Amino acid sequence: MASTLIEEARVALGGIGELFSGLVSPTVRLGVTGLSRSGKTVFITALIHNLLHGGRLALFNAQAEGRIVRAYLEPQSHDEIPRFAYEDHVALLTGPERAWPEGTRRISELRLTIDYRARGLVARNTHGGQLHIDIVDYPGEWLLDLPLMSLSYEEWSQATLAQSRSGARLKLAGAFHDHLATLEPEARASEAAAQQAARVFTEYLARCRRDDVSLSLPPGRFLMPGDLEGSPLLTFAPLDIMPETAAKRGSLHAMMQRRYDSYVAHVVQPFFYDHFARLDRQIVLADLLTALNAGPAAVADLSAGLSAVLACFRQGANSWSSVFTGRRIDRILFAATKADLLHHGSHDRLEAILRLVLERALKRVEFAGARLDVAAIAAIRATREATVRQGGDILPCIVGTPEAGEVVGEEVFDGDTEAAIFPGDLPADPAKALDGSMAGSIRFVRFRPPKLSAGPLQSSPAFPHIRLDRAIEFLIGDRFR
Ligand SMILES: Nc1nc2c(ncn2[C@@H]2O[C@H](COP(=O)(O)OP(=O)(O)OP(=O)(O)O)[C@@H](O)[C@H]2O)c(=O)[nH]1
Ligand SMILES: [Mg+2]
Repeated sequence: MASTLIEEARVALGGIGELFSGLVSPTVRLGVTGLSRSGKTVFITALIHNLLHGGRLALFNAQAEGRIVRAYLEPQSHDEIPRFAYEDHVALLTGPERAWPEGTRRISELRLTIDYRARGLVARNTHGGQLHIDIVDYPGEWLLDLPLMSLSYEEWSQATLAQSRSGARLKLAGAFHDHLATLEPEARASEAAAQQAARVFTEYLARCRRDDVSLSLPPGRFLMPGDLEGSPLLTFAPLDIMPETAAKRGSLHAMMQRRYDSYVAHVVQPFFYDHFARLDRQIVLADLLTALNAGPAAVADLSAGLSAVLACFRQGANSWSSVFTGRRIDRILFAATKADLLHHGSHDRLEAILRLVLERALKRVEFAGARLDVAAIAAIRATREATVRQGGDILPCIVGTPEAGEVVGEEVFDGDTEAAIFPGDLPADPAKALDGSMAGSIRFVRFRPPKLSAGPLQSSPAFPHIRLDRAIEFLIGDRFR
């Protein structure tokens, strides 16, 4: 596709510009990747907050060695993209509301700059280094669009219809299927028909999304239009056609196909080439606990979603991004988020389950030359641990403030009362987590963000976390030599 080449040229030019700015101060473009609700916005906020406030990051060597001189926010490198609302998120998390940030509706960007002393020069205090870290936040919904880059309209139609005819989506697709049956792909194109089809299809997508479980489907902008609200780019829908069907000129099929192609060319490709093709390091966040809580179908869905997305990042000798920019992702951390919903005794098991999910999801994806790691993390730790004696048993519990409306047994929480909750144990054999045999053995509630308190060595408090420091060390630690 011609537009693909233009996009790639854009990446190349961006790369050259960055090369020059790289002479001034090195930059790391950190990709925070994850499906919707996986914890991207919270992770970015916590990462910045801990670096700005000198949080306890024992495993981040440069900080532990006292070599971080100063961390501060700077104007980002792209003027056309809104700034990440860091201060608003912190205000919400730490203010009287003590609430999590809302789901992200548009793209935003932020640059964090860290001044540091090179290793071995601490005493003399002469040589100073500087590192820029550029981070982009976006609605996770949009990530599911990336696989569309390699699907034709007909292939996408068929895949979307197949998904709507099986599993949990089937019962949400009634009205969509009824309307689909009335559409004649060969009929003359009409704007009214296209609009109505798009409306009915979008309602189906919304029903899939409203369910707690991740049943989300592309196109991501149909529900999260960002600045495309009301744009004709969003008026298409799948039709019941075979992949090899040629579109008749002037038909509804031809119209839908053209709009789908425009969506891919004007929305999906720029999103990918502007924000993903130039990453240096990547953390992939997965909310495995919510999926485990919902059952094996949700875990399979998560795995399929990750697999399709990661295939778009495939690294290797023939990767476009490496050919054009000389850059490629050389470290990827896969993180199971919200590990604070489990007692630490289960963290190894959570990591083992993530490894198994990835083993399956990554089967067809090769990340040549990239270092991979897996960790169970909590960007913001909302709970403490405690042991509770119940009868003859000692239960490893977590203590926090459940969100208003959360239910455990008979108790409905009011959002102010603290509680010790036994979330259950993850199985020692990770395969058991995926085959449905642990149904009902774990249950999670959502907790409010923690109250902050400063540690003995800090002037102002940073968010407590689980292994955020290990994540930082793996992702950028080597850049502070
Ligand atoms: N307990 C706990 N909950 C978390 C943590 N991180 C995220 N959450 C919960 O997960 C929800 C989603 O987190 P976000 O960071 O908004 O997720 P996101 O990936 O940015 O989601 P989208 O913007 O919709 O793509 C939050 O509202 C919290 O309820 C964590 O470290 N601990
Ligand atoms: Mg977000």
